[in-house]
Amino acid sequence: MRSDRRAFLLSVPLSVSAASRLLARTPPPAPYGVLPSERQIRWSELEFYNFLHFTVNTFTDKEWGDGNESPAVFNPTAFDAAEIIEVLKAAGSRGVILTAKHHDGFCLWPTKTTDHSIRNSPYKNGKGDIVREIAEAAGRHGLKFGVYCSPWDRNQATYGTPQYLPIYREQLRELLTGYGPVFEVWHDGANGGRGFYGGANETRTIDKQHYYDWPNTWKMERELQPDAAIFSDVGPDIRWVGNEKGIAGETCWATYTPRSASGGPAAPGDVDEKEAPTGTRSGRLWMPAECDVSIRPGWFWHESENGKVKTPRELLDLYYESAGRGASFLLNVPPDRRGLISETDAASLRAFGQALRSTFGSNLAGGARVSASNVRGNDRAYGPHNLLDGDRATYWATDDSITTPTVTFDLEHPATFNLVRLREHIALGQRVAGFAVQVWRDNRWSDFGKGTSVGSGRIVRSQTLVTTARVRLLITDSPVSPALSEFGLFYERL
Ligand code: FUL
Ligand code: CA
Repeated sequence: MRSDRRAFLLSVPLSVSAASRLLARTPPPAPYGVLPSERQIRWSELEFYNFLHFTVNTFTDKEWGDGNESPAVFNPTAFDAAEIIEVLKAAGSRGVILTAKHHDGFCLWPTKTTDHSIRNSPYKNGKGDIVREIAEAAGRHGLKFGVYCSPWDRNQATYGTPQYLPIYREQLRELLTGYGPVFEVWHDGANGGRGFYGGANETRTIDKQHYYDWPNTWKMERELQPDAAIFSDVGPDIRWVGNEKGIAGETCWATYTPRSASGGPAAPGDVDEKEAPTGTRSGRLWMPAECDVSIRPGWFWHESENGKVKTPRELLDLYYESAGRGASFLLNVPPDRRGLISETDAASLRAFGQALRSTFGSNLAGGARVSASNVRGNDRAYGPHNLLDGDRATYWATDDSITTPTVTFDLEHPATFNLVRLREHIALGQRVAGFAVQVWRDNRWSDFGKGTSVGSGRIVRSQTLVTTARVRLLITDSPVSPALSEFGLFYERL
């Protein structure tokens, strides 16, 4: 049997990890709880990407446009998609989500659904298409492209009536069919209220549960872009973290059972946001959190906020509090009136990216000898060396009855670090509920740090630097045997 398998392996090109999975003699652990889809697993690996908030508001100095802005105000003088994307790439970003339409209803692409668009702006004499320019520049530089198309539309005369929904869906259809692959579709929860509405200038409220017929709107998006992760307060793929500070709960489960503020079924714009930072242990749905926050106080560029740009230190702290807690970090960077990222913002982003690369570029535990208190079926396919191969698909697992194992790393040389990063093999569910990291110093083990949820990535940070040649990881709380894919030690360099 084994030699047959070897012969098979020789005949087909396979990655080393795929080969080691094939060679496993022991069945893998049974999955625990609800599981991520392939699409959600891929999304979890992005960890950091950006928003671009850009529209008429950039020129009118507003955060929420009323919907009566003349398209003539949209006139960036030096818009350069390649330059914007280059800055984001330098920041370490893996994707960009553009406000193709914000609440004011102005469309940054030449939509057929309304005249309230770039076609009636001076930009490129009405021949421009900001969505296309950003999508193409992102593609050329290897960043993924996503869209924000606000359901609330303060320009549309039909907003609030059943006639608006086909218009909104058609806008989504244009965006999801005309611009190549989309990695994320972003639905904000702000809905209804005062607006221009084709001149009515009134307040319109909608039934948040039913007005947008979300199940069918999401179904259409799925059909058009099956790989796109769909975001809203209640997913279906990714949940809002419940605040606009960019901060996940210290404990942050990828599983979630959303409820409305009154305890009933939740909908976009009607969710109990207090529960969103933490999620729900063993919740009903796999719906990891996304942490959105702006590099400035507002989402759009305002001259008055030029002195309030977050520093590289602040960005790195937010990265730890989002991506370092199993969520994703969605950082907004608003282009200015030229259509470029302002110098202060760009400098901060570049320094942040440099810090990410030099901190996480190499795992100081990389060449360690590693031994575990238990290995599933004593089978090398589940050995703890899988924690150090940089591959999320390979993992260390224990026998079913072993839920609090330990793994020890003997480093080649003493290393100095202040960060430990863990990853679970989330394809088997979110299993671990508690862990501790200890370091060997002065002939005894002392605590480095501990945590609860792990999920796709958890960073534990110590206030002081530690130098040691021996580190151990203790799983302290898990309802089932753990399955961990990566372990890393890093020295923050900012
Ligand atoms: C919210 C909007 O109201 C803000 O203007 C911004 O776009 C933020 C990201 O989402 O729902
Ligand atoms: Ca691995």
